[in-house]
Amino acid sequence: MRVITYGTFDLFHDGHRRLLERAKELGDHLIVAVTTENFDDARGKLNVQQSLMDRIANVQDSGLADEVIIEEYEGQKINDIQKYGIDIFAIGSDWLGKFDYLNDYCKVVYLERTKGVSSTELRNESGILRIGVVGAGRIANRFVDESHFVSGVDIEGVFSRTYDTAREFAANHDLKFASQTYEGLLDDVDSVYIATPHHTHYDYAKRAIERGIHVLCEKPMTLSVHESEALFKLANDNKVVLLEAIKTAFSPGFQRMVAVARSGSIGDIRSVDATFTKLTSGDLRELDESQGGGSISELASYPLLAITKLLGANYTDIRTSSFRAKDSEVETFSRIDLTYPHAIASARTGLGVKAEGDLVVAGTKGYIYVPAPWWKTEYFEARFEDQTNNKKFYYKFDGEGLRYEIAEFSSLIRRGEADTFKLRQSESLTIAAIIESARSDAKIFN
Ligand code: C2G
Repeated sequence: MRVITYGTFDLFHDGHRRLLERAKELGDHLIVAVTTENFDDARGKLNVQQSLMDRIANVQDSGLADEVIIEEYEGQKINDIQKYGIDIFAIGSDWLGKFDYLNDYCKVVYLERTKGVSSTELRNESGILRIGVVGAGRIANRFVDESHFVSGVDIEGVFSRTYDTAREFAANHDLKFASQTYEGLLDDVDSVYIATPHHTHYDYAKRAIERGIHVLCEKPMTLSVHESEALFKLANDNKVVLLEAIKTAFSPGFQRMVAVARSGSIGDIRSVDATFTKLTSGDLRELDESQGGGSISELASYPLLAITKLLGANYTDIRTSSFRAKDSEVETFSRIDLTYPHAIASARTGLGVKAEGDLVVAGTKGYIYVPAPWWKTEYFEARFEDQTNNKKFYYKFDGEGLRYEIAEFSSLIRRGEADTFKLRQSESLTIAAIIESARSDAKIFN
């Protein structure tokens, strides 16, 4: 029986070793295919630390592979199976179902992935960042799925207000543990991702930071600038990373759009108009005032990110109009208008209202147009009076985009840095200040 398996095998750990051991047991000849940098880039795998040569050496040194080949392109698996006369394709259960199509060519076996890859000793020396998830809702589920595309991180545990929910979440995602208490989660991880309702972020973040645990916190990090300031101060004093998870900020296309706009190619920026609306998901929390619901708290982080990145913090005036239905506790459609010394900006958000979700940056020489959904920036155009000068820019935005924030968070920790130019602490604070005043000072219509 000839067996084949594929992987990056970066920072070779127990999970990799156990996978190879079990794959080898399935037959008598094991071929291990190691991904090239280009292929990892094409399939959206981020933060691979070691070179291809080193990763091949990892596999060879394990003594488990009878043959090592490289994986260079999409569709290669089918060719390999035929070329090498493969009987069994084996892969970890984090890919469950994804390779069923190979059943037409050989037997497909999903081997249970190893839960938790680091030692249980006090010091974590594996080089893998252990992440605990706080909250077990939709976004937390997507976060775990996306984390498989970031090398050097492992989601090890989960805590949720209801223990049964946490246990189910841990089982669904093959996590090492579900914790009955928040402190229990903090005991066994290096960092947490907070994905609970907004009004609970502050307390969870504070308790983690006080324990020296790095924090990636869903947006909006808090609903008051004072709370956000206090958290950043605490994080800096405790030398831990605190990053607000506004995924757009970390995606390659958005960063490039900001760079092009600020490079002067469209002249001086005079206005930024950004819209983010969505039809409600039926999640009652979004419309619950006591849980910080409303279109501004739910969605304004994105348009305000674009505005803050492009125009900075020195706005001189802010006016907000919000629609609140008679029977609603919260506003569900808003426009936040900002005045800057030489520019104006407008952010529109809507829950249960649908508008074109585009972004337009107007300048004295031309403008930038990012079509909907601009917050998942894959494409934008710089447009000019003379249309022959127009330029189109294409980027990748892989999966749900959460992998970009996970990659940045883990590389900040690795580099020992607190602040990233992709989303500075000061920019998070500006966004928090605008959200706070927009929510409190809005002129309501109904
Ligand atoms: N693995 C595991 N347990 C872990 C981590 C990884 O069993 N805790 C398994 C993965 O499921 C995979 C192998 O180890 O089968 C290699 O993992 P990676 O190096 O992360 O590579 P991956 O991105 O899973 O590549 O074509 C490439 C393949 O599709 C998968």
